[in-house]
Amino acid sequence: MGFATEQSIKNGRMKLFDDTIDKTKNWLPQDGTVNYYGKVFNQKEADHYLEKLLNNIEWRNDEAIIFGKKIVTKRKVAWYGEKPFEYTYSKVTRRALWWTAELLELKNSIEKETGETFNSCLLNLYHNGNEGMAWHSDEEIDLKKNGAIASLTFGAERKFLLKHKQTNEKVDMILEHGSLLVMKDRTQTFWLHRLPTSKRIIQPRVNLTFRTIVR
Ligand SMILES: O=C(O)CCC(=O)C(=O)O
Ligand SMILES: [Mn+2]
Repeated sequence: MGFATEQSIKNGRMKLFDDTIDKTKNWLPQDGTVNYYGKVFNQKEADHYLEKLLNNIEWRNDEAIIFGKKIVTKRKVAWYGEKPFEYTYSKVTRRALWWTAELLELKNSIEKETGETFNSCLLNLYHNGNEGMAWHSDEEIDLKKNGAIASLTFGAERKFLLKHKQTNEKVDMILEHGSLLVMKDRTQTFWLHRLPTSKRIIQPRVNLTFRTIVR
């Protein structure tokens, strides 16, 4: 069950959250695969990682070039990996920092859980519900084509939406504190995703998307 330690199960502290979640369910009706693993960390572990990530990551404001203009987002970002990979999106190139201890731990955990491998991670810090992410897909040239993207959430629970590029069909999900979502196969080619804003949310959320860079 998730990454619950034997000790935490023995102590009975840990509710086996994900018994009801079918990790093999494909949330997309066609043209890709999205699996939701639910909470793969218990409350204590998830709180621990949220705190570590808020404090130990080199958060920076994100820059993007949109309609030829440079903008700086309120949301913060960071980019880590096993090599100083360069990764370009929204026309800005970033160079990866070397993994931190927590990121390596998290990478190992999700590799075990999903059977996939990853060599880099893009992190987003949304200070509250006023910050979100617009419709996009993660299909930059630097990313492995149809590679799996594993998304971990710590902090505020937020809605996550997917929309088919041709049919406009929508799928909406809730990403919980300590949860794991995997997007793979043709998902990025056929679907957009976004994180809508919500005025009611006042807590921060950290999202990690583990990816595979091929260049
Ligand atoms: O915050 C999220 O859940 C989504 C982040 C995302 O889509 C991205 O970083 O490309
Ligand atoms: Mn994305």
